[in-house]
Amino acid sequence: MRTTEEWQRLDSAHYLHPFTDHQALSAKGARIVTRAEGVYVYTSDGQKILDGMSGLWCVALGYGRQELCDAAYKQMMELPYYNSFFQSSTPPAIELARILDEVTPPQFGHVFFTGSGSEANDTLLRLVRRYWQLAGNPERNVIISRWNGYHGSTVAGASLGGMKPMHEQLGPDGAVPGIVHINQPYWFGEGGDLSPAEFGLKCARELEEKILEVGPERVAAFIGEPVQGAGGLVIPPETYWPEIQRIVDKYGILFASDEVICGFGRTGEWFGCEYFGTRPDFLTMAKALSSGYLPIGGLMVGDRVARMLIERGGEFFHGFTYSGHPAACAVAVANLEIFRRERVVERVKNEIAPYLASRWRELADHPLVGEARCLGLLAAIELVPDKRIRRFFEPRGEVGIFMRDACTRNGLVMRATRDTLFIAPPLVISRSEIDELLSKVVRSLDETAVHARAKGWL
Ligand code: PXG
Repeated sequence: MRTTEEWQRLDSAHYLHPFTDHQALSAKGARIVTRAEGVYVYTSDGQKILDGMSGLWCVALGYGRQELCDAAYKQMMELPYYNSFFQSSTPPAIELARILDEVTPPQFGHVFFTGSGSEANDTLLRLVRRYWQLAGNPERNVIISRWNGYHGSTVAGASLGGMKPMHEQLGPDGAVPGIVHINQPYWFGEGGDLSPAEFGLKCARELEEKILEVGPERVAAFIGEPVQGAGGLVIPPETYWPEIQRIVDKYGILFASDEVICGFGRTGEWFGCEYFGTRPDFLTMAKALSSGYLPIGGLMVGDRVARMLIERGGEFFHGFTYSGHPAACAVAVANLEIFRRERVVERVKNEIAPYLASRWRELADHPLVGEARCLGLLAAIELVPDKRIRRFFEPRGEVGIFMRDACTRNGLVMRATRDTLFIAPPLVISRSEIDELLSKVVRSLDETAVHARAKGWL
């Protein structure tokens, strides 16, 4: 076995990481994660860390699940790979499609498999435009999305997403044309003097304003995450989604719920759209579909679009080598069987999310915390210099990074977006593990307050 230093040297010599400043990483050395069990990961130098982020929002059932590994092994021995092009299919892909029909809302009976969430959103973009061609309205090709939304990192994903730094790196002509953005429903950061309810309505009505600006006859679809994940765990006010649904219905545009993070129990319902009571035409999924054990994504296609594609579509010129990968599908089938057998979603809703909420609320009393919000097993705190006013630290973001690093030192993975700190732990986390998580958050907050005072930020 190599030493940590060897791993770090080789890592910075050869490995280009996603979303990483390589000079900074090289100066510091990567954290080398070597194994994991339950809700804990272990590093090459022996640190045990509570994984408050489920890997990257994906390891829903926790690490070390023998059944998932057995499913992969068994399937690889039997049929490690075959494609679903050219009129072929494989049992695991068919079985997974059948189970997804059962666990998704009633309008969904069909799925297109991909290797990731980004590919699923690529598929979405192509299918939305294909639908309107088939419907005889090819001029309907504009897709509306939100600033600071995240829909993946392929060109289509980055274009659909509203991450300005990603758009900048695509360059002026780099994004997929025909995608426009409206503001996000981020009340704490952008709500001004409005109440959350008023602000939710205002943001939702931006969709209608944008539709009228573009021209209703040109708008194809709207896409959004039920709760924005990577953008900083933006939980919309209660007024937001019902108003969006009203507008989508009024103009007859297609509606995609990007459930890559919110899907499979994260909110306490199977899908985030069910939590918020919306009726999308598409669900983008990935991550917890296989608990992250093997890469797989998918796009659930609602009856309105599926019927058009199947009955009038002819060939849809789209697909990936790994669409419906047998081993990935077999793991996803085993994953969803465990979800059902252990009643994972029900447990989140009735037991563990209410417990997390009761403990998370305590953080609101901390002097650094301007807001402590949570929904299901998603929870965030906003770090602020003066908790009486909704105003961020200057410079913004540094206190968040300090706090994130303090968490890691204290044995907790917590994610930071600017000065919003958040968690999305495995759905199987226990009460005592939540207690441990909270005590690590409080210790890290206290250390962050000391640091902020020393820096003169407080
Ligand atoms: N949609 C949403 C809502 C996502 O969160 C994707 C699409 C893309 O999925 P793939 O499998 O192509 O990565 C995601 C991915 C973060 C972070 O920093 C979040 C994601 C990926 C990487 C980092 O929180 N989400």
